[in-house]
Amino acid sequence: MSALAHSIDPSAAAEQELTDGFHLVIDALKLNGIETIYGVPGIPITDLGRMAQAEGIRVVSFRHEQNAGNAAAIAGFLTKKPGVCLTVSAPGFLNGLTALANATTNCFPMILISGSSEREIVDLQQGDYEEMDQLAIAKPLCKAAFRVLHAADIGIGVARAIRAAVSGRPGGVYLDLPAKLFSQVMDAEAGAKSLVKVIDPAPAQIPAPDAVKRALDVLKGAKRPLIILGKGAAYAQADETIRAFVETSGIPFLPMSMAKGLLPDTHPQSAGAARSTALKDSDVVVLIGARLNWLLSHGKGKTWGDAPKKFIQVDIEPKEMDSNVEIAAPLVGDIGSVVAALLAGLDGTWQAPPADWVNTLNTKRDENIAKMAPRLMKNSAPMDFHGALGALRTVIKERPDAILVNEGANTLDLARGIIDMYQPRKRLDVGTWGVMGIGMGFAIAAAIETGKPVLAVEGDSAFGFSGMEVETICRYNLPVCIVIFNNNGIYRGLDTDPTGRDPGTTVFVKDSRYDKMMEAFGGVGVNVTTPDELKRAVDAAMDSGRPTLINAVIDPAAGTESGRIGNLNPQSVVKRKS
Ligand code: ADP
Ligand code: TZD
Ligand code: MG
Repeated sequence: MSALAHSIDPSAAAEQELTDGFHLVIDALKLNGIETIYGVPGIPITDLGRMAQAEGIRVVSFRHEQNAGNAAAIAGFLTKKPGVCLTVSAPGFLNGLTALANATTNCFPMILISGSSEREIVDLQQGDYEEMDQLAIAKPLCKAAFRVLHAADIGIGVARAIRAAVSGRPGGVYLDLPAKLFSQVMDAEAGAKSLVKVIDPAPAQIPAPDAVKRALDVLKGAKRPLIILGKGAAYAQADETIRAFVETSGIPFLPMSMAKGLLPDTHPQSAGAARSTALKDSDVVVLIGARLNWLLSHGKGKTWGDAPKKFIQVDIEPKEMDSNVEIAAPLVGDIGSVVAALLAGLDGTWQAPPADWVNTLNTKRDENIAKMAPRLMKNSAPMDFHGALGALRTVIKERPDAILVNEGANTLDLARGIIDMYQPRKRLDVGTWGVMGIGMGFAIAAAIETGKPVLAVEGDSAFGFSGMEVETICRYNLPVCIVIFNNNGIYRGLDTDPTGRDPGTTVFVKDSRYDKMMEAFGGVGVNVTTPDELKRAVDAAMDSGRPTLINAVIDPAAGTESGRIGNLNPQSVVKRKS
């Protein structure tokens, strides 16, 4: 029925089926397979959340938008579909923006949908409720930003957001939906027709044959080759192809933090425990979904040694090539396609890497593992990081399908090295920025998206950035076990104020009992002082699936400044007498 009929015959209006902005947004998301929304309700999107829930979308309400945003971002990483975060205008939007920027930095596909105030008032700066030019603010912090003004454009707006988030290098997308849009009415049939199901949202990108040949030629000339797997490789979900390439080539591999488990850390070709030697002495390095950023010392300097080095880089983003050093063989394409092409190129002429290189790395690795072993068995009270992590290492060994979330400084750096991972996409952490505050958002989304038990290993400081979400974990009754490494502060718990007036800047209330926070919301709280107690408590939590928070008492003197990256702290050269 046309809109004209409406004006001609008033009784026909009752027959005309109508839809509105609310329903079109929900229908557009559902049409594109979005099953979950993470957010915080309020004007103007409260009803959008309610209606989405009524229509069968899972709507997970958080206590703070940053945590909802982090949940959406990691949902994107885990599923290759954009995670959706829904917020209110100005302050809610800004709270979500950190997560959107972090998702973009980490190449996680995410869409931040924020309600916004009336354009006419915002643009004249007349002081609307929560007035802010959100689109302009979001633009430099994400991959793409769109605003929808007409209900008839919702389908296109959502489609563009989805395609922008997942195609090419994945990232964060902002979608601005002004309050007025939601109650705009249109004919239901026309509305349904206006929706767009995104076809092939992240198309395969096949590498050029001569680029593949160039890379294979470089690789075949290698005497000390190394493969570095990054979180792009984990994201790509090309697990079998990657494994086949690594194993067929026989080349030692090194996983970046979130690529751990793509091949098990206990794999005979893993050079994880011989990292320094592998980086320094390799001559040809194949980067698969890993950037030569600060986490790899920009591909130069002491870390990489003096010997000339050739890089082969596999990445979907052409601009990544030569970002820090010359890339001898750029391979632009999606990891699944590129690695399959490389694998196909390892024909009869391929020779396994020289035995002396492989042996050197294996010897170094075994030495380092043996050196570490006794420290991981120490059953002292208070615990040090190694003793506590030794217990958690066994937990993950026994439960390899559990998801490990990890943040902190010492708690992060030492857990990364000590806890072996066995399956892809099971280790989720602070990523490219080293950002604190991802913990509870990641844990919640990991539990919801995968249905697997989650173990969140958190520094006491790190936990504080998202700690209020323990209520959310209890409310949704999620199988999340949080272990707080409580060393009374940031890095260590011993800082003092030289003037004697206040606490030192890095210390917290001594001997806090974070476990009581969980009890406040009906979850299980446990205080542990030895690795044995810690192991028992985690096992009980994982067996029961009940929300649990374990306060693990760690020696406040055990940590080091900034964990493993203390060298990044600027040093003052001035010593004041005062
Ligand atoms: P890490 O921190 O683990 O080293 P980075 O986040 O630095 O990993 O790098 C991930 C890289 O993976 C990014 O450069 C990104 O463009 C790339 N990437 C992500 N998904 C794909 C994909 N499907 N195919 C190819 N490259 C990808
Ligand atoms: N704020 C944000 C958003 N991200 C950060 N990385 C920091 C501040 C600085 N920072 C670190 O880099 S680690 C860390 C902070 C505050 C906390 C370290 O303390 P912790 O871990 O208790 O979490 P350990 O085990 O005591 O070292
Ligand atoms: Mg701490």
